[in-house]
Amino acid sequence: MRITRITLFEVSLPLLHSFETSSHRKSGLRHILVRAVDDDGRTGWGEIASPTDPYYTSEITDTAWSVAERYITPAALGTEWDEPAALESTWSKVRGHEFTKAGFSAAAWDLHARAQERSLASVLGGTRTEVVAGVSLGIEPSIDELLTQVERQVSAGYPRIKLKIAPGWDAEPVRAVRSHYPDLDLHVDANGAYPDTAESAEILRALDEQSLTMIEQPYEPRDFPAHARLQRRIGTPVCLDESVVDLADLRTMIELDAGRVLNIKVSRMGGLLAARRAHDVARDAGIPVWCGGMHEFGVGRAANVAISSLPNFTLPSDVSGSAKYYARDVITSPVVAVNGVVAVPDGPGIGYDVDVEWVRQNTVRTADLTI
Ligand code: OSB
Ligand code: MG
Repeated sequence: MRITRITLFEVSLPLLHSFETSSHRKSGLRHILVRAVDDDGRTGWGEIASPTDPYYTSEITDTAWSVAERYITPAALGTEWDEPAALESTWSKVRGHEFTKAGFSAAAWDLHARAQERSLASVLGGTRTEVVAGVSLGIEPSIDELLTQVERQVSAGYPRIKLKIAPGWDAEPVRAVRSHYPDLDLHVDANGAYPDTAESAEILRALDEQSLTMIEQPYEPRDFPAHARLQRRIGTPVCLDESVVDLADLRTMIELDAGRVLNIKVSRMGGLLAARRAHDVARDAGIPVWCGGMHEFGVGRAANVAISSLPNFTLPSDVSGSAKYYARDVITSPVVAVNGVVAVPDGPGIGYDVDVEWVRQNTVRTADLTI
């Protein structure tokens, strides 16, 4: 197969409820949709879910646009390939820019699955027909408002809640939620906000007493030893997110015992192939995984649902229904969670149809490249 045309759409959508992490607050997203057309006229879609600001990682929408247009599109256009791995190897010499690569990887996998009239989940090796979704709640202005958000999501049927924490917003809100919901599957995510100090260790030890499923990324991404020291001191599993960008990072995590759970984000790892490899390496090391989200629109969310159907995705993934995020998603029928469960589509490719008219109406920048 050969990709003969690639169109990039930078799409801007407001979030229904603004989201604050340890680094910043956002009320909308600008993601880039990648549409790839092959020489048989089939279409594949992927999403570059890069944040607009460099606080989660160094990549931003504007660098993604530039790298997509100048490097990845030219590498992908016109290349003859059979397996997505062959196409992905054409841009492997580009260092970093994982979110950008992930958008193209997903479009290639969507095309590949459609060419075989199979679902994306099945070509990836997925075995589940449904996946359990959790929700991620941002930092709220008050504990009361946080409790309102938790109540809303628990009543919607979501079985797992993750709370964003940061110095100054940690033990107290977590204790409040825990005391209202003694049996809830609850975890926290600091996005690397804690300095490696005795004071942080004290706070994290207090959180260790709240029966959390995991404490995600307390320390800065490259500090594997700090995570390993923490993991030795607490019973709660440490989960790594930002720290693990490639398989070498994952091996470092395993060798140092710097965490016992892995958050696999397709975007952060550079695509579906890398995400699947990380799944396999983690499985062999006895590390359970779940799929993290970046507030994806429906195209990226569909890829997250597909990868979450692999067997070692044993913990709830951040694949909440579209309605948690957007008034109207970019796919014609939104991703729906019923009692916290999302059905894995069995139609061809990502299994959702893109609402191209809605995409165009919300596009702020576009590029159309052909061979
Ligand atoms: O750490 O998982 C994270 C959003 C932006 C940046 C980092 C993270 C997140 C989320 C979003 O938690 C989860 C979702 O998409 O539902
Ligand atoms: Mg995280």
